[in-house]
Amino acid sequence: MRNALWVVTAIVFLGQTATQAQTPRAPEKIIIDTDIGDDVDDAFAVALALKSPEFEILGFTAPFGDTRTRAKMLDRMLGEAGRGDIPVAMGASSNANLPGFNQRRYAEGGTRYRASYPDSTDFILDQIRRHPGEITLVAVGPLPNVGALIDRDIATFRKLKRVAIMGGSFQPIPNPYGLGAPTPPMPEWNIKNDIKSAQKLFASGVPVVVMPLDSTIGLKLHEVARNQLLAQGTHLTDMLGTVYHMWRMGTKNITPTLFDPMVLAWLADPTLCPVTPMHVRVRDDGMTVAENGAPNAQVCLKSDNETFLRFYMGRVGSK
Ligand SMILES: [Ca+2]
Repeated sequence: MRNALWVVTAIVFLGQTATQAQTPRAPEKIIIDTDIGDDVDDAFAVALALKSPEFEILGFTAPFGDTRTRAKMLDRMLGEAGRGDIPVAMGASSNANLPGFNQRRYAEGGTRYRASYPDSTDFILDQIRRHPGEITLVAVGPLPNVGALIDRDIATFRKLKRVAIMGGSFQPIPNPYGLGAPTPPMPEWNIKNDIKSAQKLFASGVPVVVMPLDSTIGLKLHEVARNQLLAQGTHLTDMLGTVYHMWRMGTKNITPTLFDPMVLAWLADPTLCPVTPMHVRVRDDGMTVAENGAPNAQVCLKSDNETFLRFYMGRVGSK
């Protein structure tokens, strides 16, 4: 009898657990602002976003440099992945001839799936007005689009749920291969390419989530993982293989660092990069510093590459 009771209790318990496990979390509404086309990690971040059921992607926007070509690259990538329904918008070109757009042939080849690309500021403000308090703006490039939003309409900007960025550098960074001395903190690319906009973001009152160099520079897509990922033969992994080779030819690098995908990974599973509340200020030289004061940011200072790669491969490396 006791055994029978145990069995009944276990079935009820398991039934509840299964029901609870199946209760879906409402997808997070996100807009991804990406300087895709220079470093290759943006393409890997887009792929992760598309393979993550935690997100409802409202749109992609392109900041910094040759924004039209970045928008064309997003257009082709999304169309070929069967997501021609997701809007693509573009910010102002800041320097269309900026060197480093090594994935230009991908951006300019293939098929266009959208007739035009609306202005990023108009697009994002419109989305915030439709979904006040619900949208996470994911910014994984320099921040001129964020600065433009704040300049145009800070009251609407403050109705974002939060802004999650890859950017900044806080502590000495150990050599990822365990060789050589740690690298001192430095003005990081996304911050130093628009310092004023970064300062406006951290002073805006909107909660900011930060994945700085500290927790992202060690995210190496090493050869074993890279071969396994790029041999999957899906639309997305074929695209990643193509742009990886363009990046490799353009930069003479071999091993990508997956800085930007960690922002998406954290949003899907915050245990991948535990955050610390901090009051962050951006100095005029582009350094990000932690100061005394009420926290304005949640910052992840440490992550584990193998745990991250298992997560990434489980998403993008599957059919
Ligand atoms: Ca980027």
